[in-house]
Amino acid sequence: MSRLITPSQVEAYRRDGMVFPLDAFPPEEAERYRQALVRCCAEAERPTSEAGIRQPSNRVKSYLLFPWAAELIRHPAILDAVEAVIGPDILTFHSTIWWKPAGSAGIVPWHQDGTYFGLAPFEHVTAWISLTGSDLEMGCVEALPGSHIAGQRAHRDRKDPNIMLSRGQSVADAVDEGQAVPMILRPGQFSLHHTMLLHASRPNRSTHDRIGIGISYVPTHVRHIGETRLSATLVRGEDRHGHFEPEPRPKAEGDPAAIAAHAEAIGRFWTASEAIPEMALVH
Ligand SMILES: O=C(O)CCC(=O)C(=O)O
Repeated sequence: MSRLITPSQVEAYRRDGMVFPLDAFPPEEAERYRQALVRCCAEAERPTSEAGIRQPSNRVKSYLLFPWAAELIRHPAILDAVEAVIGPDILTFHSTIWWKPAGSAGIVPWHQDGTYFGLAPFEHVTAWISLTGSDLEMGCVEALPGSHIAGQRAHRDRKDPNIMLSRGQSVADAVDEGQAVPMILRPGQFSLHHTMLLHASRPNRSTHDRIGIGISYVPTHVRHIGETRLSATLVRGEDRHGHFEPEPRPKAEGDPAAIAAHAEAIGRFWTASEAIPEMALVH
């Protein structure tokens, strides 16, 4: 299995804002990660407390809680591809487990990741790693090639229980879905997409769960424009900028220090994302 991203794939990323499929690891290793994820993160999420306060979810920034996830964000094949598009000094800014159960009506509307992250400049790349395989029937991620070039579009928040995004963010203008490309992946493969790329996903009509992890990587010179100081994890190279608070690596599952660090990091993340206006208003 080749672990190298080729110059023409890097060129495709610059032109299309996306590149896939890339090989991270063999299906057996994907299955090992899948089992660990199911063991650790199967409990239904409780996104808000009775007082309306969001609870720490172990499906977000899981790499602060679980050694297997800490290993996954540092996987050399993934980092080699990320380095080829954003350079050698790399922070993991965020991660999200995208678990769409068999037959689930869950959808992700058309959106750009960078809309409420408050990161500048727009150099963040997401690696979406498939642990179960992901195809059209399973509601794979679909994207509009080249849509990153026009920059930030206006978004609005949509309230719909089937929407898997925290604020239901969706692009305000109509999207030409006829141009959409499904990012079909086998277990152990991944895609890269640019933070301004328009992408979405439909319900899972298959009889299998679709599980992937989206890992957000930024070069160390990217900063957060809001008032809250956010945290991130240096996964390769050197951080000469110090724009983010360094995050600790979990020593073991259930490590109390890791649980506290995770709660602290995502508390800051939610505070910041609620305070950030849509980036279209900032740039
Ligand atoms: O997994 C999905 O269906 C959506 C993923 C996504 O929006 C992302 O990784 O940015």
